[in-house]
Amino acid sequence: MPASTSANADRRDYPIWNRVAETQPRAELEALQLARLRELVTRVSHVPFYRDQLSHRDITAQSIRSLEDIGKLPFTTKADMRRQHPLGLLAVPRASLSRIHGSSGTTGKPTFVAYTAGDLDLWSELCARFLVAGGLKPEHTAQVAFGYGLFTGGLGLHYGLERVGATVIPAAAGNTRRQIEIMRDLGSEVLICTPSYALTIADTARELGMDARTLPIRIGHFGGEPWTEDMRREIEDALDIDAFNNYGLSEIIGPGVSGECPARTGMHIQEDHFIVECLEPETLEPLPEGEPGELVITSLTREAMPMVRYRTRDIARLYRTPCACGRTTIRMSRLAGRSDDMLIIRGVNVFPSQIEEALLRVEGTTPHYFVEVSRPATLDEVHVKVEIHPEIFSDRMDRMQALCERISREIQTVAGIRAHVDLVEPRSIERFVGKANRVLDKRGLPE
Ligand code: DLL
Repeated sequence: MPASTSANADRRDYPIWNRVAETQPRAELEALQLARLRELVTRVSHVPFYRDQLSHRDITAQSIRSLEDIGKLPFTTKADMRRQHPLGLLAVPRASLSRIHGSSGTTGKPTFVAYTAGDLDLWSELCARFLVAGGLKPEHTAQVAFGYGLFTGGLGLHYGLERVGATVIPAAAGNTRRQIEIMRDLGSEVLICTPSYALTIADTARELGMDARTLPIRIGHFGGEPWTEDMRREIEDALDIDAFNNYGLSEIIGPGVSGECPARTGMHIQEDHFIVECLEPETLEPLPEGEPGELVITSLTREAMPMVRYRTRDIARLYRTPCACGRTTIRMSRLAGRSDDMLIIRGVNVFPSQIEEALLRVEGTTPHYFVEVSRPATLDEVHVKVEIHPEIFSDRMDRMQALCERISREIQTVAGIRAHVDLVEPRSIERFVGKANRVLDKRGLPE
């Protein structure tokens, strides 16, 4: 891995938050996983969705004799979650919930994920582990520039930082000038946000005539969207920091599924709580180590909404070779793409079908559209070309402008993103034979 360009503390000195859990011998870890997997099968057999599938396959906890037997269990998909909307997958009584988050899906409705107090406690522990692995210390002041709300990034990281004992500034996403002001006034040493937002902060600081490297930030924990090694170098150079990658998804817990250690040769998976399989996305057969495949995650200890073999659609590689940091857990690579058409725009998950749904809500538009995503500077921009019906097409600029605004508002409502809308003449957008390709992603991210 490339050496950090920054002049920060020697990363080898970073401690391990939970030495017992993070460095336990593989045999012990796997025995723990097996015991937890069996318990999980028993627990989910009270959830009607899982009960039906397990009894159909004649599977009980006794059927699971080795970790390989996980292959006998059914998969869970986002579509299953939608069918169980809003909380059909609950494995505990509704009254014992402590919090509900949500994640965007292919329709305007979020899919909900529920947590008990025990789940929230676990979540903080898991975030604490990767934050400490990436240099967080109790004496640090950390600024969270993730959205707080249904999105798991803000609150998830917030409580992880508090667990370690850091001082947390819940700045939340947006208002970059204010972020910089807060950072300087309060001396934030740790920045928590998406990688693209880190670059925006650096750019804005430069626009304000500052040297971004003189900002107090020394460490960044970034995740929630794909990024590259080049982007890491750019961020590290621009802000003079060490930048660490962390991964997670709402359905499983949020951030905290995996994160980098000082060696930065992949993100350590928190295997005492998750089993991650890497499968060929079409055949769903296990792949040899190092081959890119779809990550399928089982959450072993989640109480409110445990997931059995959740198909993440995220494509990555798994590495089982020992890591220099002493942790014994397997690592996952950066994501190499997705096996569905989900886009992540400024950290928001967006499906092209959501744009289609927004268009259907506006009279006079057609379902013929084309989406172009670019990153002219550091932030994602979305342009949507929309065909309109001939009778609506008008010479009146004000009418056309009003229609654009209406469509843009609907896209914001359904997909949660701001898009520039261009109306185009009837039949000017390519018609597809077979699988339509309505998206051009020009951001140069891994595919
Ligand atoms: O993005 C959870 C999260 C928040 C992770 C903050 C890390 C930091 P969702 O909104 O459900 O949850 O989106 C999950 O985002 O399936 C990946 O496709 C993508 N993703 C998350 N982290 C990374 C990462 C949160 N480090 C989806 N690199 C996942 C690439 C990531 N993609």
